[in-house]
Amino acid sequence: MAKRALITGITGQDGSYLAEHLLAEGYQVWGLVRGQANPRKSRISRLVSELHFVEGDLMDQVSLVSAVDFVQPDEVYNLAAISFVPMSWQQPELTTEVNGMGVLRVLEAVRMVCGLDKSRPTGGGGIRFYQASSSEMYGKVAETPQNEQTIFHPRSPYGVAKTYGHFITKNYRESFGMFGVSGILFNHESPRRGAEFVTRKITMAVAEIKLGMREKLYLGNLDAVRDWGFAGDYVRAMHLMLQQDTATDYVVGTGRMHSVRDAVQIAFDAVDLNWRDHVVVDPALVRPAEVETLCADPEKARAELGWKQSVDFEELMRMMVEADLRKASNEHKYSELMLAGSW
Ligand code: NAP
Ligand code: G4F
Repeated sequence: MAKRALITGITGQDGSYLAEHLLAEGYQVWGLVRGQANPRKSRISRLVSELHFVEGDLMDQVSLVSAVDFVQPDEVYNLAAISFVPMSWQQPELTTEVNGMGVLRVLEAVRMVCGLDKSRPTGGGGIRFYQASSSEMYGKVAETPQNEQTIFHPRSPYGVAKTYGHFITKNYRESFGMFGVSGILFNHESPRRGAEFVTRKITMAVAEIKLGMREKLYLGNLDAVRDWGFAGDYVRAMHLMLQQDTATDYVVGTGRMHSVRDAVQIAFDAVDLNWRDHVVVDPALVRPAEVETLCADPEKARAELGWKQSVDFEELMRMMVEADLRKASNEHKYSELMLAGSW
């Protein structure tokens, strides 16, 4: 019988790649979706006929118990979150509810459905659980590069809530013998990345500037440094973590550092434009507390999971620019045809 996976956050960037990966691995894939006639399935529209959906929300415990009970999954991937860091200063309570308490609610749903408790530890026999932890937890970094032992110093309500989600997952592993793992993933991007994140914001702007649709790109801190990889590579690591004999946490990243300025340079170079003619620094986009640098030490994931990335940063930025050029030029042609009255 095919293994069943339940993915929260299936409509997000990672959810869409993970769904594709698990389908290719022969899984029956279920996505938890929220809201009425969820309008945000565009990333997975190609897959809809192959996927199954169940309704639920990380804010609603009963809906999660019902979803897990209905699906009876072998593996649960908890990817749902408010994932845009600046939003966490605007809505800290909601962010804490979804990214912190939401993890507890999913763990409780798994525990209740499995009947996991101290008198009946099921260890690997229960539902395996993946938590989407984040390198944002390292925040004001204690050392470089960061590994599984590096202490956390989160710098945003997002990072603080993710740190709670990380430790409650570890606690359920230690308290109830649950197979719960956290992947501490560093930034990963793709043509499906939300438009608010810096790489996609840059590649969309580069495409539109190249096509003459706009002149300027407004950015915040150009000196911030991240370890950026390709999302399609990172979902393979999530899956591998749940196939191990023992539950433990892993750092996933490339081990390479680039600044926002580097990202800008690569993207503008890809279309033969000089970024200095177009990029404007807007102080309003600088964060109240910045994570200045992040860099992964992914040695444990490489050694124990056999994981490695297939796309480097330069290729990733060019892939995203090309995808946004195609998209913007189709939209541009469409609007020109509309204006010419020939559509
Ligand atoms: P994303 O594109 O923003 O997707 C977030 C998903 O969460 C969406 O499917 C969204 O559903 C869902 N969601 C939000 N609030 C929810 C709620 N109350 N109940 C149920 N679902 C809810 O994020 P991503 O980039 O794919 O990231 C996936 C996960 O990895 C997140 O937990 C993120 O914090 C974490 N992470 C990401 C990165 C990265 O670089 N991408 C790095 C480290 C960790 P709707 O479509 O209904 O809004
Ligand atoms: O692309 P970002 O918004 O990603 P950030 O804040 O690093 O968070 C992402 O990665 C985390 C893993 O470390 C995830 F947990 C999280 O869910 C999300 O996926 O910003 C990257 C950097 C920041 O230092 C920011 O200050 O880019 C800098 N930046 C400079 N100008 C900008 C801008 N970021 C955005 N979004 N927009 C700007 O105009």
